[in-house]
Amino acid sequence: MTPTITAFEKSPDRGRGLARDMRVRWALEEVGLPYDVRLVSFQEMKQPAHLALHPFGQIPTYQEGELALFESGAILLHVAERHAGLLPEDADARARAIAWMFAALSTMEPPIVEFGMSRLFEREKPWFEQRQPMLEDRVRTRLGQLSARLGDADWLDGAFSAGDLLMVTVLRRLDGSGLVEEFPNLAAYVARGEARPAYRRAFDAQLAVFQTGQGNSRR
Ligand code: GTB
Repeated sequence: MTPTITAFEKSPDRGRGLARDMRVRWALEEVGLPYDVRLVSFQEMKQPAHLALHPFGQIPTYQEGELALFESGAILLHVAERHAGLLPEDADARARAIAWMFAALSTMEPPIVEFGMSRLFEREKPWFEQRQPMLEDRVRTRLGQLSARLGDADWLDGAFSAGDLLMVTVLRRLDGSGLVEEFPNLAAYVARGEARPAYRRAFDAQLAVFQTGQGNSRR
């Protein structure tokens, strides 16, 4: 059964692969699972039909037969558990890879999103200049800790896993801030992720939506 995911009809990032459908596309490419994409407008996402799939009216969603999922992390875990290539076979290594998935989403992503949202939407606020260094430092602290753990390894725990996939997509949210570049091993880590053929295919597919306005099938 070919899964269908949802993505923005018009992504605000203009095809830079920063929206969360990118991580799902990348995961599906890594495991070699063809997928269909249904594009949704901001209005459609708030309508009952989409809210039945996603209670918060967002993308991405994932439908496969009778199964409907939301939350990019849950979608990734589902894909990774059912297809080889994103989680190790060894039970302990698998548990650690899943821990990195959670670390990406619940430890790294929140301060990164908060920092990014502030730069996007709070520039005109009188307290913006005062608040930014604090938000930046919170991100820098986490990047420093992640950098120390990664050291000179290629991936966070042995072979590339869904934990790395999520971590790279989360770090990409800092694109243009210069923060990741303060930690050369993290910059190289992100570049390694972006160089994977599956990443390239996923990136090109989401860029094509922005360039042509057409949904796509990866069959
Ligand atoms: N926790 C959920 C998940 O991981 O799936 C979060 C889903 C989410 O935030 N979806 C966003 C959305 O649908 C798109 S990814 N927003 C519309 C809404 O809430 O009404 C967030 C995002 C959007 C745009 C950019 N960008 O343009 O750079 C980057 C990230």
